[in-house]
Amino acid sequence: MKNIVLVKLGGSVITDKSKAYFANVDIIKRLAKELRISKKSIILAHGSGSFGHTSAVKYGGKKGYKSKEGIAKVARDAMEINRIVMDILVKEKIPAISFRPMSMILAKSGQMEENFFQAVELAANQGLIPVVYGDVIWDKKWKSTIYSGETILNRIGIYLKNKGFKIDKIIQVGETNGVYDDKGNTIPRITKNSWQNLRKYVYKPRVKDVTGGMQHKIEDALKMTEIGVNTLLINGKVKNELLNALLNKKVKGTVIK
Ligand code: IP8
Repeated sequence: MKNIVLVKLGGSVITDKSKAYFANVDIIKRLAKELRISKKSIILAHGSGSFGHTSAVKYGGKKGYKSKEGIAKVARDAMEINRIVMDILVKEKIPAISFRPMSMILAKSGQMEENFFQAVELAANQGLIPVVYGDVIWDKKWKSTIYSGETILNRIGIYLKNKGFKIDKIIQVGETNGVYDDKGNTIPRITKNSWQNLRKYVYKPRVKDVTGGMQHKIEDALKMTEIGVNTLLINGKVKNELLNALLNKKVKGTVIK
């Protein structure tokens, strides 16, 4: 049985969400180093931040698209931030292989109907680090939809668990010390029951986020607890938080269990 950790590098960390099409290259480089030093078997996902979200707000894609040229631009920009991340990972000597979600998943009314995750499984079994990212997905009803990096990562997690992989945990790397309450303190743990009360503290997505922001992340993570996989939300802007989370050391964050 192969042990793996699922890691998502959030768009808010790897890009500057206030500047269109701006990647935080130095942060990506540091996070890549922390991934390498940990020596863990990882499936990596990353968000689109000010790349895909800027374009998706303009051209659509969540429930179909406004123009053919527009959706081509969204798909291209989602790929652009992936190319930047891949260049850094490969330079860091991480055996990272990019899988384009658009070519691996088919949806209907926003729900995944078909996938080709077998390719990811084969790469993971060979000791490679598969990388996926938030992307435009073809949708049989809406023409297209948009899946966030964590949604794709969690679906791959379910698939791999059914294939006998042991998923140690999911780590979501954002720009805060986990989830904050109304006083700005980290909520150490969220469960299905406590979420009903805590939901009101969690900010609604900003206009420039087409996939639903923190609430969406938590609700997706709660679904993963049903198959026994917990999610840890940590701050990627703090040096070594990702490394410590990978090595099961103490971090400042929120666990969803
Ligand atoms: O940043 C969104 O992915 P996310 C993907 O992981 C696009 O939510 C194309 C906007």
